[in-house]
Amino acid sequence: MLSRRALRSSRLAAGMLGYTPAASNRAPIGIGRSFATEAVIPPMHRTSPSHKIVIVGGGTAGLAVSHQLLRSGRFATDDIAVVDPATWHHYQPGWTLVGGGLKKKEDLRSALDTLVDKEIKLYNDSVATFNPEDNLITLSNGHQIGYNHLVVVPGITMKYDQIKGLSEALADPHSPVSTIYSYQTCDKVDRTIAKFRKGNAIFSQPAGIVKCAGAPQKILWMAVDKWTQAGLFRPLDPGASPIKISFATGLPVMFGVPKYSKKLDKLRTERGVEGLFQHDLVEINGDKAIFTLPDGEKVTRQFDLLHAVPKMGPHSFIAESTLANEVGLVDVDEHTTRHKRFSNVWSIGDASALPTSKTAAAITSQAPVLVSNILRTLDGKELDASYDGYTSCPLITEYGKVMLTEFRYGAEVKETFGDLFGIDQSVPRRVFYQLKKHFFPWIYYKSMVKGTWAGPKGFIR
Ligand code: UQ1
Repeated sequence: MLSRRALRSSRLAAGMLGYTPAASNRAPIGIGRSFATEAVIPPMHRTSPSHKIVIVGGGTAGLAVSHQLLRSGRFATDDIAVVDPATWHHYQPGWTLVGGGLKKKEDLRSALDTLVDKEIKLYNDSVATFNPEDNLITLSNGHQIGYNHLVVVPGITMKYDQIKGLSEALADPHSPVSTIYSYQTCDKVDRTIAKFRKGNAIFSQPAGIVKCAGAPQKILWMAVDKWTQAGLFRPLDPGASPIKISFATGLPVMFGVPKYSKKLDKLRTERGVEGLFQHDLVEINGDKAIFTLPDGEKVTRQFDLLHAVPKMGPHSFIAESTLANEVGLVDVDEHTTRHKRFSNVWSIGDASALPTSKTAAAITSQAPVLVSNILRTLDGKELDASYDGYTSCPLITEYGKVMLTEFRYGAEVKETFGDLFGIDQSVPRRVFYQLKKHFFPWIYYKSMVKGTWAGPKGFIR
């Protein structure tokens, strides 16, 4: 990679030659070696474009934030830039529905460039490094981009190699190991559950960072329902059923919020599902799943079907940057979403250190706070928007019913419909299932990615 000084002097040299960025990058005949070296530098290096706002990530947070900013009417064409190497944008909350046989995965994705407004500049590349002291990022192609404000929202990534044997098992079309946590394998989940007739089924959930901490058990509950309907599993007599079902979680409880956890554990025992708590899956070896307990002891269980959830963590370009905290997440204030050390850097969503559950629903509350605080900063005003930790997990408990968990910092329950209509959202309901299956995916592409949806607060301008 070129140093900034080298870049500056190379631009100078290019200027002396009358070189323009659009010109060929092959050396003109007859110029000396140093110029030839100069001449093979890709033309993009010759200018460092700058934008008022650069947003790293075109996922749920990146699209919501970029379009909410654009809709403020305060930005001209290309004042806002989005950086993301992806071709596709996925509605990831829908992958659970694919695993349950309710949706086709192809229907849940859109080409990223079709979702980004034409007034926003899209860089279809990944970030190599951040230089927040110089208000610059460097892309993987060496291209540098300057900014006034930087929004860091690239999400987190699957760390498949942290469970030995997982990648190989997932990639093998004949293995009974699958996961709803990737586009490639979410439909394998449905096929694997549908053809299962007898044996031990294990559903795992890792200790540590995960997105949508409820999803590992949503797929469990759908499978329980399917096998019960098919007569292959009898909740009242699991010992005599052809299929035995275990939920093996790295956590000590079913869910992080006591009110919902209690209900879910009741469902688990009523439905004859074995609970293996504080069992963290670390290895898959043939038909053996190996778990680590908190004291380091290893437990091995035989399986005939395994729904495995990979370990997850920050992208290395975030974890290794000066923006990260000690666990690799972007070190922002939990209420303002502003970086703790760089006042023009902001973050929300999975990549951020906001101490809440990582969901798309959380973005509905986080994005308006971040946007309002950036706009206030541009006006030289004090920040006045504060994020309360709102997040939600529409937890499918069976086909046709969802427990709509909603909570904020401190695992404090904050129920939209409980507050509006006095109902208890820990009771699984059909209307919440309709929200999960139909309304949320629809409003997501119709409104949320366009910057006009604020979740429980409804539509925004
Ligand atoms: C939501 O707005 C949303 O986005 C479209 C979801 O899907 C990812 C959700 O799961 C939830 C819970 C919300 C929150 C909205 C309401 C009305 C509770």
